[in-house]
Amino acid sequence: SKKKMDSILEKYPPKVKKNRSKHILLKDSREQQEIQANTRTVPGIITNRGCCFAGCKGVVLGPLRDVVHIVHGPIGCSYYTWGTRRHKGRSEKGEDNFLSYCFSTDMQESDIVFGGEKRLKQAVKEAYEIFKPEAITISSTCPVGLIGDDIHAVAKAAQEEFGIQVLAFDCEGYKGVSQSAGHHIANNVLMKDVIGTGDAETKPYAINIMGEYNIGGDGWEISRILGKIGYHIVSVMTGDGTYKELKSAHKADLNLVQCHRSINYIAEMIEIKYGTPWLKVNFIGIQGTIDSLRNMAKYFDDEALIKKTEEVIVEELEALQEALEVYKKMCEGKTALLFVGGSRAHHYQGLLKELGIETVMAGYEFGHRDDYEGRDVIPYIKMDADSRNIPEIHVEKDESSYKLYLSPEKLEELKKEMPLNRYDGMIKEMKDGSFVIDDLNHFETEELLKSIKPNLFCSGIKDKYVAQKMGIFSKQLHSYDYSGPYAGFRGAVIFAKDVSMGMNTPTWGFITPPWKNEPLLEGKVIEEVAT
Ligand code: CFM
Ligand code: HCA
Repeated sequence: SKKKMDSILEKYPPKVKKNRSKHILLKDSREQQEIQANTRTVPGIITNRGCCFAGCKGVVLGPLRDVVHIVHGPIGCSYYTWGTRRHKGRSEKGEDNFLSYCFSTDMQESDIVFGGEKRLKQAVKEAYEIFKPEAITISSTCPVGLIGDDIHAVAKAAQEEFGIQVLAFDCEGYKGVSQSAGHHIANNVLMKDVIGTGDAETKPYAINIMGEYNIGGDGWEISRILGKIGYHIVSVMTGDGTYKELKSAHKADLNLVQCHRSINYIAEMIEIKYGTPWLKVNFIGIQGTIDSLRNMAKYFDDEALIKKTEEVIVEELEALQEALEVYKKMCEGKTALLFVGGSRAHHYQGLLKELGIETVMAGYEFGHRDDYEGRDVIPYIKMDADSRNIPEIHVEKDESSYKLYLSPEKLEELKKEMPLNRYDGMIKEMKDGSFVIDDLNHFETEELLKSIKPNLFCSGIKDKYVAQKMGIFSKQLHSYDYSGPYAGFRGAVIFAKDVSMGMNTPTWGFITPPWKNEPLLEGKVIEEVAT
């Protein structure tokens, strides 16, 4: 397999080869392996990455449904992302839900020349008057930073005028090297201005679900299970979440972190400021869900809760056993390549394994070294100019709201048994000999598909059809190809059904992948002809 990779890298110019080699490794548990991540993509390479605006507005803020999210910029940034991420939301009677809308200042050339603040001011006013939302967010796109519109001044004035919070985000697309910068910018503002401003009543077993965006309804399946056991969900960050609930997030007794990449900043800052620890969970896969539930119950250390947890596990497993056996037979022995944003390439490996599918390559678009190697490496991550550009905020212990649910001794004890305030990353759980590739690009994708010929390629819209035209079934792990939920117990069965059908459909037999054909043309370039 090392040879496979070398032959792909050989095709690059020497400088690109040197760069890309650092983003690729072949898992070998005998070594302490390091991967390069969260650095600039080589210009000219077709990457799958998105932009800072996508990470801020699209990912973290967008799912808050009682907020009007105004995009300050030309219409495309709004229009082409309208509804595509599938973060579902539904509201109780009378509650707001603005998720189906798309708000933009629709900047024109004249705004670029003369400034867009007036237009933004007008947009905020209209949004307030028509919708009366709980809050408004303003997210900047590239041109706003270039022309220097002061979105903070507009937000401040509007906040005073209308009496609701208007939050401004400097998340111009070009900031940072990927979506990841946008997560951080969104986390900072939500922590600084929203979390801690509410005072909702909490019930026993109060938790926040962090880094869960309800794609295809995943969050609903997770809440169904947690509700059945008896947890009180104070807030969700941010799938089907509300600004209203987010304000009281500091009152929970435990934070669950599903997607570490996008929300670890808030998780860490809440711990410092309010004392609430976070537990790394994974509700993708049956065993992952069971382990997460057991760890939660153990944290709260309550007989009744532990008993109820076990009862629910038994009940849920019984309900899915029969269907799962059918799909397992259709999946057994297959192989998969996974390439997704910053957490799913890890989270889905357990579920695939349960179905008998081996992950032979996995990678993140924009994960950091800690998402690959575990949080222990954080102190050793080199800061570069791009990361230094993203503001870090400093939080301190809030004496009036700080509380410890468990004694420090008990917490230390539990840390030995479960991932509390800890994430060990993806690489550790992978098999020796499998590939780990950061910021995989389209050239490498095609070459790997040709040489590995997996049965399943889990990725996104940008490369799905490249794989399928080669006769390889591709499942989008971002949008779930309009299916889902895939989380929790019921989701595992839906996923199993979707990939079983996808891999086993006779369709693939009607497609002749390019490597089975003789080349249509053969020849070589001998000399450049001067014209
Ligand atoms: Fe977290 Fe996400 Fe992901 Fe992500 Fe994303 Fe997404 Fe993703 Mo697409 S927050 S890192 S920035 S789990 S939008 S819901 S699917 S790339 S792996
Ligand atoms: C984003 C959103 C995205 C894109 C998905 C894809 C999503 O990165 O801006 O490329 O298929 O999940 O919708 O990650």
